[in-house]
Amino acid sequence: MKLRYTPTSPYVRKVSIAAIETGTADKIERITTDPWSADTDLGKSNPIGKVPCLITDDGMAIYDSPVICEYLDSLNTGDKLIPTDSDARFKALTLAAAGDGMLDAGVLLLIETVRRPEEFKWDWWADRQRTVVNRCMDICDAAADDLATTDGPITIAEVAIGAGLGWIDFRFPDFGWRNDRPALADWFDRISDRPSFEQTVPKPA
Ligand SMILES: N[C@@H](CCC(=O)N[C@@H](CS)C(=O)NCC(=O)O)C(=O)O
Repeated sequence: MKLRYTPTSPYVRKVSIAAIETGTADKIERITTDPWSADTDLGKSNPIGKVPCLITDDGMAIYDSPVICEYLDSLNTGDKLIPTDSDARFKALTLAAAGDGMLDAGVLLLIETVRRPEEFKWDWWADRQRTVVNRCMDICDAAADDLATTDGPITIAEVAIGAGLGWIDFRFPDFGWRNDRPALADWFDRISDRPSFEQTVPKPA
C-alpha cells in the first residue's frame, strides 16, 4: 500500500496511529505529497484533493482518514479499532467524529487567523470555529473517564481525539484547553505515552 501524506497533517497522524495499532504500518510505503501545490496530481487519486490518501495494492484509492482507518482495521486480525458490538461501535464512531470535528474546525480556525491575509480576516467565522473546537473538547472531556490509555486495546475514538488534541497543541500552543478540562488533560497525558502516539508526534516542517 502507498500512503500519500504530509508530515504535519493531523489526519495523516490519525492514519499513522491506526496503522501502528492495527499492525499494518510496515505494509505502507509513504509518499510525500503537497496538496496545496498547483501542479500536484493528488486530485487524480482523491477528487477532494486532500491528504491522507491510501492506494491499496490493487490500485484502489481510499479517502478520507475515517475510511482509511476503517480499511486498515479490516486488515487487522487483532483487537478492532472499530468495535463490532453495536453500542460500543456507535459510541466509538461518534466520539471519533467529535475528534474529527475538533480538527476540521481547528483547521478552519488556523486558516482564518493565521493563513488568511489580514484584510480578509473574518472574526465572526473564527469565533464560530473556536466555539466548535471547544464544544468538541467538552464532549471528549465528559467521556474522558471511559477512554482507554496506555494499557490494552484502544478504539478509533482514542485515535481521533488524541490526534485532534495533539494538533491543537502543535498549532495553537496557547489555546488553554486544559484549564477547565482536567479529566481530558490527564487522559491526554497518559495516551501520549502510548508508542503509537509517541512515534507520530507532529514535528515542525
Ligand atoms: N476529511 C479529511 C480532511 C483531510 C484534510 O483536510 N487534509 C488537509 C491536510 S491537513 C489537506 O490535504 N488540505 C488540502 C486542501 O484543503 O486543499 C480527512 O479526514 O482525511
